[in-house]
Amino acid sequence: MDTRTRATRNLVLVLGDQLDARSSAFDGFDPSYDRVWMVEVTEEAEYVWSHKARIALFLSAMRHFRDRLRQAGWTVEYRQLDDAGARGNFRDELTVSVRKLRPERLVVVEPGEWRVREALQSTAARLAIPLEIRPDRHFLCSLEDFEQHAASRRQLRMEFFYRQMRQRLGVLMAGNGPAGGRWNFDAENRQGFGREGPSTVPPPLRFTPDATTREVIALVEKRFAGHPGSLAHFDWPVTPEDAEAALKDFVSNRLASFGPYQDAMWTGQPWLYHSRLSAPLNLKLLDPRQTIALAGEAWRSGDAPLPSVEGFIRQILGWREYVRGVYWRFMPGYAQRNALGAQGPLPRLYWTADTDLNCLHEVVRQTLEYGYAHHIQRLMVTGLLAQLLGVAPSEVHRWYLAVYVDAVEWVELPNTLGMSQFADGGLMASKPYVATGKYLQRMSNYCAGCRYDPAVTVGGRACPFSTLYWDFLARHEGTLRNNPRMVLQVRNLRRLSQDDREQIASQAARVRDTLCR
Ligand code: FAD
Ligand code: DLZ
Ligand code: SF4
Repeated sequence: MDTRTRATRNLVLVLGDQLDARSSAFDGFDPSYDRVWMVEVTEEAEYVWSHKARIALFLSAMRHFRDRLRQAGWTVEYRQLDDAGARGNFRDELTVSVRKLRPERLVVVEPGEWRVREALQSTAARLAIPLEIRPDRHFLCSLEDFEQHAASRRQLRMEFFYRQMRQRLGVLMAGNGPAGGRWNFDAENRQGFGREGPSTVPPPLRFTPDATTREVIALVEKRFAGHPGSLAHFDWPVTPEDAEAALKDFVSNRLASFGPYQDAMWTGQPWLYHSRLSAPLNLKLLDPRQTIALAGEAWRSGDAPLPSVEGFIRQILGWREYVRGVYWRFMPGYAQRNALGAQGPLPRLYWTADTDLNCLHEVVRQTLEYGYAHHIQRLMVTGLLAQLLGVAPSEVHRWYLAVYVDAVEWVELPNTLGMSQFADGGLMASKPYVATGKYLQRMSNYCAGCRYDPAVTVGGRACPFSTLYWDFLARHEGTLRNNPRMVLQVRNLRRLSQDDREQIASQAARVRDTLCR
C-alpha cells in the first residue's frame, strides 16, 4: 500500500463492483486532498465458495481500474491480496487505513450488498469517522423512486414497473404508447431450435487475458486452488473499452436473434444469442443507458426486429432495475424468506456436475467451465431441480452467489430466492416456475442424450424432473390451490388417482435419496 501520509480530506472507498470513473463517489474529487481506497480481500472470495473465474474477474477489473486512476494522477491506496500484511476483510483493512491516513471522512457509493454496507457502516462508527453513502447513478431507477413506485401498490409486478420506466425514460415509445403497439413480445420469444439445432451462431468477441489478468489468474490458481471452476476459458471484458466492444459485437451480430431464442438451450453452446453483458454491467464497466440506446438504434435502423430489441431492453430496463428495487426494499429480512418451508441440502452434483441427469450435467459442467449459464439454464434447470427437491433457499442462494461471474447479491438474491425458488411467496414471480422434463425436452436437446424419459413419471426410466414436479404439486397443493395462475396445474394434479400419487411420492423419495446423499 501507498505509505505517504499527507493529510487526506476524503477517503473514497471503491468496491469491486463499482468500477466507474463517472460515479458519484468522485463528485468533487480533488486529487490534491482526496484519495481512493480499494482492497482485495479473501473474505469476499471465501464468504461463499467462489468460482475461480468470479474471483479473477473482480480482481483483474479492479487492478485495471486502479491503474487507470493512477495514470490520471490520482492517489490510490490499493491492497493486493498477496501483499504482505493483507488483512483479508474490509473491516480490518479500513481500520488500518483510517488510522494511518486520518481522513476527515469516508465516501462510498451504495454498495451492492447489505452485508458490505453494514460492515462499512459499523467500522466507520467504531472509528468515529463520518461515512457518506452516495446514490448509485449507474441505475436508471433510484432507490427513492422505487420506494415511491412500491408504496402506491398493493402488489409489486415487474411488468408495471417496466412500463412505467419506458414511459418515464421514453424508451421504445410511440407517443404515449409502446412502439409496435405492444408492451410485450413474449409469445413470439419462446422458441426452441427444433431437432436440427441452432444454425451457425456468430461467436462472441473474446478478450484474451493481458499481463494484468494473467497475473491475477496465476494468483487465483495458487491462493484459491480448492475453489470450484476453471480459468482455462477466461475471456471476460475487464475494462470499459472491452465492455463497449462486447456490447457492439452483441448488437451487430446476435441481438437480432436474441428474442426468439432467449429461452432455448443447446449442448456445447453456452452463449447462443445471449449478450454476456451481465458481468461488465454489474461491475459498472458498462452503462445500461448506452446498452439500451444501442439496442434501440439497431431497431430504428432496421438491423434487429422489435421483439428481439424489446426482449433485450426488458431484461435491462425491467428485470435488472426491478430486482435491485426489491432487494433494497425488503432486505435484510428478504434473505431469510422460505415461503414453502424447504429445508433439504443442496446435492453435491451442483459442485461436480457428476450426475446422470443430462440437463443438470450439461448446465453444471458449463457453469464450472465458464462461470456462466444463461437465464433459462439457471431458472429451469439448476433452479427448477432445487425447488422441486425442496432444497433450503439459503443453500441455493449461496451456490448461485458463488458460481457465476456476474453474481452480486442485489441481483442474485431476488432472482434465486424470489424468481427461482418462490421463497418470497410471490413478491418476484406470480407463481412458482415449475414444469416437468417435457419443458426441457421442448427447449433443448438435453433429453436426447439422457437415460431418462421426460414423458415417464414412475419406474426406472422416469425423468426425475417429471416425478418431482407432481410430487411438488402434491406437497404444496394446499398453498398452490389459492393461486389463480396455478389453477390448471392443480386441476391436473387432482386427476391423478390415489395409487398414482402414492407411486409418485415413493419414487420422489428415492430420487431425493439418490441425489442428496
Ligand atoms: P442476456 O440474456 O443477454 O440478458 C441481457 C441482460 O439483461 C443481462 O446481461 C442482465 O444484465 C440483464 N438480465 C437478464 N435477466 C435478468 C434478471 N432476471 N435479473 C436481472 N438482470 C437480468 N443476473 C446477474 O446479473 N447476476 C446474478 O447473480 C444472477 N443470478 C441469477 C440467479 C438465478 C437463479 C436466475 C434465474 C437468474 C439470475 N440472473 C443473474 C439473471 C440472468 O440469468 C443473468 O443476468 C443472465 O443470464 C446473464 O447473461 P447475459 O448477460 O448473457 O444475459
Ligand atoms: C465478489 C468480490 C470478490 C471476489 N472480491 C472482492 C474484493 O477483493 N474486493 C472488493 O472490493 N470486492 C470484491 N468482490 C465484490 C464484493 O463481494 C461485493 O459484491 C461488493 O463489495 C458489493 O458492493
Ligand atoms: Fe433432464 Fe429429464 Fe431430460 Fe434427462 S430426461 S435431460 S433428467 S429433463
